[in-house]
Amino acid sequence: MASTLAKTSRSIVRAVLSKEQAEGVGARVRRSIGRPELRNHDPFLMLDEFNVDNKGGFPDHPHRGFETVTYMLEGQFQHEDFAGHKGTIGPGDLQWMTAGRGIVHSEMPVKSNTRAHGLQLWINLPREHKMCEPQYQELLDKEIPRATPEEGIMVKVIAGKSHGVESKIYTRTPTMYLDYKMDKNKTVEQCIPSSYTGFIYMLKGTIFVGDDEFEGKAHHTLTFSEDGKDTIKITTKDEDAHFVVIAGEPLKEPIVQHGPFVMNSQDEIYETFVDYQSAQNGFERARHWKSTIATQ
Ligand code: FJE
Ligand code: FE
Repeated sequence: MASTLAKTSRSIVRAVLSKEQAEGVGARVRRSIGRPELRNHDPFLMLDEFNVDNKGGFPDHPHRGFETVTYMLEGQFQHEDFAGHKGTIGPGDLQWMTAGRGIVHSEMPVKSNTRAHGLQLWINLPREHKMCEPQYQELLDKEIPRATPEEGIMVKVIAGKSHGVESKIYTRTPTMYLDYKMDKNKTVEQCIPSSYTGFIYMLKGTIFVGDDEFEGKAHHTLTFSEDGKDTIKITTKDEDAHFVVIAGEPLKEPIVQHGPFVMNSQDEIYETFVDYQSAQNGFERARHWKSTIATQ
C-alpha cells in the first residue's frame, strides 16, 4: 500500500542526447525538440541550445504561426524586425515573441562579445491565434520572479508557476517554463498540470528523476510520461545541476511546417508563401526591408 502511494511522480520515458550541428550562418546548435527522435512534441516544435560567435548569427528570416522564446544564458544578442522593433538581450533575459501572422527579423550576437549562448524554444499556436497580431513580451533577468523551495534550490519562473511564484508572461498556448539551479544532495517536487506534455533539457550536472531515479546528464532531453500524474520528483546527488523544465498543453491539431512557417494545412502553407512573396496579409513591411544588424 505504502509503495503504491509513494508512486506519485511522472517518470522519464526517454533520454536523447543533442550533439552540436551547424545552423543559421556560422552558428552551432544542440537541437533538443525538433531533432528526428524528438519531432513534434506537441505543443513544442523546436528547442535549440545555441552557441554563436561574433561572426555568425541568424540574419533576416520570416516566421508565421507560432512563438519563438529566446532565453539568454551568456553573452548578448541583438534583434531587429521589419516593424522597427529592436533591442539587445543579455544573460538571464527573456524575449517571448509571438510571430502570429508574420514577423521578419534578424537575430545576431553583439559583435564585441565573443560568444552568445542561450536557448530558443518554438511553441506552436492554436488555430485561432496563428494569424494574431505579432507581440513581444520582454523581461530582463531581474524582472523574472524566483522561487526558492528550499536553500540550494533556485527556480526562475519564466512561464507558469512554481512553489507559489507565478510568471506574468501571457501564454496563448498554456506553457510552463522553469529554469532550475540545484545544489548537490537536494530533492524537489515540481507540480505539472496533469494534461501537459513535458520534458527536461539538461544544461549542466546530473539529476535523478521520478520514483525510479532515471539518470539525466548534460545536453540530454528527458521526456515525461503522459500518465495524468501532476508532479515530477527531481533529485541531485554528488553534483550541482542546471536544467530547464518545459511543459505545455498539447494542441492536438494538424501541423504542417515548412521551415519558419507552421500552419494547420498545406493550403495555409501555400497561402503563406504567397503572402510572404507578395508582401501581404501581415508581411506588408517585408517589401524592401533589410536589417541593419545582419550586415555590420
Ligand atoms: C530558422 C534555420 C534556422 N535555431 N536558435 C531555419 F536556424 C532558423 C533560426 C533558428 C534560431 C535562431 C536563434 Cl536566435 C536561436 C535558432 C534556429 O532562426 F528560423 C529557420 N527557419
Ligand atoms: Fe527567428
